[in-house]
Amino acid sequence: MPSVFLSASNLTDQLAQSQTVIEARIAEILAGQKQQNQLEDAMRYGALAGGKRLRPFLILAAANLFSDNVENALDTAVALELIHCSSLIHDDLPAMDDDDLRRGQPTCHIQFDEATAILVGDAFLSLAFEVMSSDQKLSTETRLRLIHGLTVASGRYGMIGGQMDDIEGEKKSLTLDQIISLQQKKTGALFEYACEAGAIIGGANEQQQLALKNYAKHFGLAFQITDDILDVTGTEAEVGKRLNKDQDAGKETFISLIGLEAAQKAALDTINEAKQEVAIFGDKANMLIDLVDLLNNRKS
Ligand code: GRG
Repeated sequence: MPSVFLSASNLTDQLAQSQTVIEARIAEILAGQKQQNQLEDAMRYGALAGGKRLRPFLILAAANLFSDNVENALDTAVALELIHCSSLIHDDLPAMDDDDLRRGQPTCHIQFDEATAILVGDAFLSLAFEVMSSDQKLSTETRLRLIHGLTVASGRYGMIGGQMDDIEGEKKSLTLDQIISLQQKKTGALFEYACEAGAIIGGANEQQQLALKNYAKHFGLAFQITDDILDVTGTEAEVGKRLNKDQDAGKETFISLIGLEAAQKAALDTINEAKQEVAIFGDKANMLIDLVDLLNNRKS
C-alpha cells in the first residue's frame, strides 16, 4: 500500500490526488473478488463510473490536520464511499427516485437490471464493513469505534432514516426545520461521520473533535442547500442527473420554502460558519476551508 499524501498546493490538485488514490484502492479491492457472475462487473460500474469522492476526501482532509501521511485513513475513506455508492444505487431504483441518469451515466438498474442493482447496493454495504474490519493499519479498538460510527451514521438514525423521512415527506408539506432535520439525517450524517472518522484516526482531543463535528454540520447543510440550488440553476450535462425532479414531484426544498435568493444567502452564511469552526487549526485547516468554499461555486 503506497503512502497517501495530499501534498498539492491547491484544492483542485488535492482533490485529484485523493480521487486517484481512492479509486485505485476501490479497483484493487474489487479486483480481488473472484469473477463468478455479473455482480462483480456491476459493482465496478456502480463504484468506479464517476463521482466527486467528497466524503472520502473529507476523511483524508480531516486526518491530514493531524498527520501529513494519511495512509491509515484510506480504507475507512473507501468504506464510506462504498456506503455512499450503495445509497445512490438504491436511491435511483424504481421504488425510490426512479432515475435513469447518475454521474452522467445510465443508473445501475438501467445498465444491468433491477435485481442486480439491489444486490450491488447490498454487496457494497457488506463490503464496506469487510474492508474496515480487516484494516490492519488501525488498532482493533479504533476499528471498532469507526465501524460503530458508520453503522449509526448510515442506519436508522442517519442516512436510511432520513431517506424514510424524505419518502414520507412527499405526502405532506414540511416546515424549514423539518427539511433541515431530514437532510441532516439523509445527507449530513455521512459528512459528519467523515469528519468524526478523521478526528478519531488523527487522535483529536475533545475541543478538536467538537470543532470538526460543528464544521461537518455546517458543511452538510451548505451541501444540501447548494444541491437544491443546482437542481434549479444547473444543467443536466454538468450535474450528471435529471434536474427539477423535486419541484416536479411537488416536494418541499430550500428553494420552494425560502426562494432562490434567500437560499443562496443561507448557503453563504452556513459556509462562513463552517470556516469559523476550524479556525482553531490555523493554516492546517486551509484544505477544509477551501473545500467548503468550493460548495458555493460547484457545478455538479
Ligand atoms: C443501501 C445503505 C443503503 C441505503 C439505502 C436509498 C437510501 C437508503 C438512501 C439515499 C440517501 C441519498 C441518496 C442521499 C442523497 C445524498 C446526495 C446529495 C448525493 C449526491 O452526492 P454527491 O453530489 O454525489 O457527492 P457524487 O456522485 O459526486 O458522489
